[in-house]
Amino acid sequence: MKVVLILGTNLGNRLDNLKRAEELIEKFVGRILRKTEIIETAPFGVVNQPSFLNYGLLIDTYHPPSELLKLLKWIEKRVGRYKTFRWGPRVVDIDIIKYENLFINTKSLKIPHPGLQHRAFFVKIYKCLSI
Ligand code: PH2
Ligand code: MG
Ligand code: MG
Repeated sequence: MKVVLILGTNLGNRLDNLKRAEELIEKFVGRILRKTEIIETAPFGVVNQPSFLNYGLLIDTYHPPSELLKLLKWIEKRVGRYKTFRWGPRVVDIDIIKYENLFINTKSLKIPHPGLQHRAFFVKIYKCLSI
């Protein structure tokens, strides 16, 4: 199944965080088919925090959406993510942007990611990977 992920980080060694997350995605989630460049982006939501590095991956996975979500949360933790607050700073964030042509709208998971409607750089990254 083809899935678009967007990763973000604004705490610690940001490049290292993305690299570790990508390694774990490759090992446990699925093959990486395509990557975008990594871009520096101004924080949205809570503007008074360090700027982010963001980039996108197109992957091929056999994990269904809810299982994929669990796996990605586990990877975020392994890379060192700890709880802050909504839209606050984070060691790593791995969001599911698109999952084949599925629409999901539950409390814990919304696909396509609602941020696609509001965040210019999400759209920019997503377009580079469009499935
Ligand atoms: N993620 C957030 C909050 N704000 N800002 C940028 N630039 N990039 C993000 O990935 C981001 C954010 C919460 O997920
Ligand atoms: Mg996010
Ligand atoms: Mg997230």
